[in-house]
Amino acid sequence: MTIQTISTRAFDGQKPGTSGLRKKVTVFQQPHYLENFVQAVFDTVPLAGATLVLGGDGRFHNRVAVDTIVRMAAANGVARVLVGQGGLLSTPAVSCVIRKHGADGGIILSASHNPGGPDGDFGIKYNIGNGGPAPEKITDAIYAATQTITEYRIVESAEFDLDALGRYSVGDMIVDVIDPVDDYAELMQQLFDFDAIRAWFAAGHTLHFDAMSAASGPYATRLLEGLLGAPAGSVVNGVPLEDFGGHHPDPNPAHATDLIDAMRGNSAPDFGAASDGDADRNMVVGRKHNVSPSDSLAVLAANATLIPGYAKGLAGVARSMPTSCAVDVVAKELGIECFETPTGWKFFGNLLDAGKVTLCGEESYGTGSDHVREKDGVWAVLCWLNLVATSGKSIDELLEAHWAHFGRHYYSRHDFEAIDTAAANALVDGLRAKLPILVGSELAGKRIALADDFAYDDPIDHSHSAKQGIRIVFDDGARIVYRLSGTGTDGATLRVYLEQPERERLDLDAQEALAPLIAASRELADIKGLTGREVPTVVT
Ligand code: G16
Repeated sequence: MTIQTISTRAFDGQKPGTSGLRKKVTVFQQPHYLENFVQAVFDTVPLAGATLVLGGDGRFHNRVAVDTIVRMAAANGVARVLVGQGGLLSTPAVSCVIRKHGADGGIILSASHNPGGPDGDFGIKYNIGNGGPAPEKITDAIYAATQTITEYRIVESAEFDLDALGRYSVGDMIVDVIDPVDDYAELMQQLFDFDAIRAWFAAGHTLHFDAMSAASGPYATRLLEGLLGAPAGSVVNGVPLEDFGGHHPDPNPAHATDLIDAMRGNSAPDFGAASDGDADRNMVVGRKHNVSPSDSLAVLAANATLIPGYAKGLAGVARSMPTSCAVDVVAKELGIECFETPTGWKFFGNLLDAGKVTLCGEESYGTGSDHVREKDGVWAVLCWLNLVATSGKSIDELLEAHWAHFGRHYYSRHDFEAIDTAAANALVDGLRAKLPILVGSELAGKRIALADDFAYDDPIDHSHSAKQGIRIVFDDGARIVYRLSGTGTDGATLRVYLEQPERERLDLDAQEALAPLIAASRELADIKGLTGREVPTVVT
């Protein structure tokens, strides 16, 4: 094995965003671009002699990247790499495999819900030994290393068959090509009442799971159709494709319209669900309602003890700041703590490790628990299936019963995508400048009780994260939140999050219930004046 040392020069812009480094495939295809970032990981995290997990969502460029990273791992003294067969591992499966095998870390190749293919997006992120995304102090150090890099190490070739399970040697390094589903499926069987769900399917109930031609397909097929006995064909678009069939693999009302149509027809199945590119997001859909992610977290928290893995009750819950406060109401009734973190799953890691929270979730169609350190799409679907199967209630009935008891938090996110970056920054700066005079004033017919730029002090490692989103909170609990996305690859994306709690009128259309807040949010930030946009590109 000959280790080559290749000279290179730093690239601008290799700073990881909300979830790793995401760029166009064409950016990653530039000579040395991927290699620089990977070497920066090896230069930052001591991985000589370590065990590393490697896999991705199967999108275009995945296999090329796997080959490069295996060769660089061998050249940097890694002892063993566990790689998913075909280069495939869902994001939650990477987390599961890291934890189960005691690996030191993992590299995930994914741009999540972003479109794939030669003109689509690619991404890479490093996860630490707890199975979760590296915290900011590590991603900052990786970025710093990308800015001073002058060379990287790689071996000339790695002779192993990515498509055949087994153990291979690449120089002194072991490469284990593992089944991508086995460890994950085993973990799911420890958490859920498989007998009850099997009986529910055996009684003739039906499910429509849209894997969106992405990573969840093999997991959903094995678990739902295989182990749980859902009728063959319940999982649609179950074969991962390099370009996700040309679709946007994002399970939300804007991009999972086929699923929603299937759930609204006369012969609709009993249960609808979808998962995203790397299988960490989920959407659950009833015959009448799409379950909003914020409501999903709240319903799961309120009913967790019906699920065997959570029968002992919850230590606490956590949500990202823009996520609705529906779960806060549940936490209050349960007498458990509810933490509010910045956007980004990495912020839940310390709370989960410290045993302070059991469930956590985000408005961006992410829900998870302490079973791994990533959000988990298939797990969330199994949670809901377990609740439906053991309660005898449908998705809609569970949701409506929840609202009747706890009240409803009408919620929506309006995205203004691919806007000019300078205009987006000016908009946020303008809002920041207004903050001091907003408290006490009236907007949308209500009094503003709090207006700030959210900052987070991690209660475990005491790290401080500032400028995490502009919050306007009204005295009736309604909120408008503004943030710039950290996952887009095209200009800037302004996200406007809208929330209106309601105790009495529980059956309104969310956009109608939020109409006064929507109008106020546009006016306060002068969205049209500064970005030229009158309407959002995506409404979830
Ligand atoms: C990632 C993060 C999530 C975050 C989401 C949206 O999800 O893991 O924590 O909520 O991006 O982030 P932003 O609003 O900055 O675009 P994923 O599924 O894309 O990995």
